[in-house]
Amino acid sequence: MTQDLAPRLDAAAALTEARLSRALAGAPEDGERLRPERLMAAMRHGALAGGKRLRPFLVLESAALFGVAPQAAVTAAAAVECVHCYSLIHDDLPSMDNDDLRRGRPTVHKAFDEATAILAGDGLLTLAFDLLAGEDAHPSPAVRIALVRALARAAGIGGMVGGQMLDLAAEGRFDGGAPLALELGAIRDLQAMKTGALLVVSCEAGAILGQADERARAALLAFGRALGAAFQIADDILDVEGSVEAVGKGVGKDADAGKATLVSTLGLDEARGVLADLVAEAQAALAPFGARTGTLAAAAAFVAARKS
Ligand code: GRG
Repeated sequence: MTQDLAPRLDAAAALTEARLSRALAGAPEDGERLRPERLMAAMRHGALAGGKRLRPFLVLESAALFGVAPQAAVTAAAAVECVHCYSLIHDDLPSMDNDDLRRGRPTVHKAFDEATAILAGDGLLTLAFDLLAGEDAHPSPAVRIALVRALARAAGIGGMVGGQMLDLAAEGRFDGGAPLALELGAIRDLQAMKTGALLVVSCEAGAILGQADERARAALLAFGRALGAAFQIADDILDVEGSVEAVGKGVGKDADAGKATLVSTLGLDEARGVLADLVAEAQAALAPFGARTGTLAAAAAFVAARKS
């Protein structure tokens, strides 16, 4: 990791952790009657103390390009992380990926039970939009609405949820058949939706918070798309080459499920080449911001080289 990236990732993680802890406190907020203790414990298990906090980091760093202070961007960053954590909890469920380990700890349905894990995910998804609706997300209602719309579009039908649906279909889940031999374009669509969309919206949120002009927003979107694609290929490579200890979750699952990924389709060497091209593409997209983008450029390289 480049020298100045690690402390900035750590700082983003600490700030996000503090904001999430506050949002997941036991006392009810205005309009709530009470917060069931088991639900809160499961939500905290799924959302606190773990993870790279890459998405919040992207929100904070993108917002910083427009002079938005970390404290002013952290509520939006925490909202995106809530959606991410919900997706991991639900993805780990027996009916989805059926994983026992996440972030080096038991998954939420293992530490609690399946019904509680479903509700903890639902609670985190709902909390994300609660956070974005509040004034500490941004003083301008128009900016808050833009954040809500962008996150909903990234998380929902044509984004992460839709991508997960395509993924389950590709595994051959619904016809009782064999996994589908997807074309490269279909694999790219699936991955851009399932994992890319949330990374893209993390960068876009910074532009929305900073009330950026169209050119700057388009540049951040292009950066996010290339970074998102790189992230997924790196994940596919880790699934082939990583160890459970380093990755903090099960590995070898794609091959076991006969899943079509860029690695299974292109082979490891070519996939590595595509990964390097995507990192270069992400870094080139930052050109309009001049010299201020060192951390985001380093983040693109980090995503490609990560071991967990
Ligand atoms: C269940 C609606 C629904 C969606 C699930 C994102 C997703 C869709 C599933 C996650 C499955 C998975 C492991 C995908 C690979 C890429 C990915 C999102 C890895 C986890 O993200 P990191 O590495 O995790 O940023 P940390 O723990 O660091 O936050």
